[in-house]
Amino acid sequence: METIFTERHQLRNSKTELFGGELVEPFERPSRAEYIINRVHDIKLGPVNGPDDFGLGPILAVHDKSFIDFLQVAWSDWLKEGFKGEAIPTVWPARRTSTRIPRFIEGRLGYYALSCETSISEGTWEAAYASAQVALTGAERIRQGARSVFSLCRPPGHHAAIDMYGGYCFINNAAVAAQYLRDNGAKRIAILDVDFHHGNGTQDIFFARDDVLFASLHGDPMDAFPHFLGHRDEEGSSTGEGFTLNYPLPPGTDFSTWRAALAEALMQISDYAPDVLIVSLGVDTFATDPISFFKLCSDDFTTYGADIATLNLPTLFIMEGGYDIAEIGVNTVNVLQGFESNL
Ligand code: SP5
Ligand code: ZN
Repeated sequence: METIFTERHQLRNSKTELFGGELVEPFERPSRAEYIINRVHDIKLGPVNGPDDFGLGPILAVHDKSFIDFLQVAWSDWLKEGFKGEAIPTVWPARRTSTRIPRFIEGRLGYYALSCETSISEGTWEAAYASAQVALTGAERIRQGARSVFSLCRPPGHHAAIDMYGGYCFINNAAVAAQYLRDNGAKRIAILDVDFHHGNGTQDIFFARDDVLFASLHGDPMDAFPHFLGHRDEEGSSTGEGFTLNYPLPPGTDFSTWRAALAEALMQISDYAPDVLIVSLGVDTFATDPISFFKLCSDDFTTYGADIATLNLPTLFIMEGGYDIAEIGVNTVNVLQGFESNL
């Protein structure tokens, strides 16, 4: 399997994450991608190539223009105010407030943020842009007939909504890739999100559509981030009714329970008969992940990679979360090896 990767991910190197009332070193840090690419090389998964540049067009095909404009200037606008730390919102539109977009940077941060653990820092936009190009290059390879591709995206994307960033995500890489494939001949796309967290952003983008099926297995939002989306009864709206599938799972969920939910999702995807499968691949389902509560072991990643291969679809893997960094390379590449072993 080919891997698409660029060192430009290192431009996303925020120093702060608000966690438990303290500013800590972010869980989503550059070494994550380095561990993964090292493992790709170590086991000789296949060639590693840099991304091509598809420009802003495919990003604006799923995101709001004013939101993307904001991401491009947020850091410089913040610096202009003379603030000492990284850009963190302090105020939000909440219940019974105006939805007007403020002028001052603190107001704009709150308007476009869905959570505030994700500090905006120098280079954030550049890395997010490069990450989206990694996803697009993977999509283009699939369009050209590749059986499977691994887009080693960083920063991740599945929490980024039409006009919101947060959960370490800025541009929704999986959604950008799905839309690109739709715009280039594919009739139906399925997105399977196996990250521990609900893919609220991807759901937001495709909620009213029947041409992109979204299925997500995740920690129950009653107990887990992003808390305000991902319940089972969210099934899509208007023409999208029935094309969003949520499988929230409780704290302590082990592999047998998780795998049973995966089997259900795979059956729904198979019935949908998509042209392409996109996997939002987060390995924060791992038992020792520092911010999650599922109990998967390293071998389980191999097993479910093989399960996904039974769909027999062109498959684009897009990297999302995973924060037990010492094991992130093994766990991620186990999914890809499991998949390939079952072709
Ligand atoms: C892409 C991705 O995986 N994003 C995840 C963002 C999660 N950010 C909020 C984390 C809050 C964690 N609270 C955990 C309590 C642990 N005991
Ligand atoms: Zn996650």
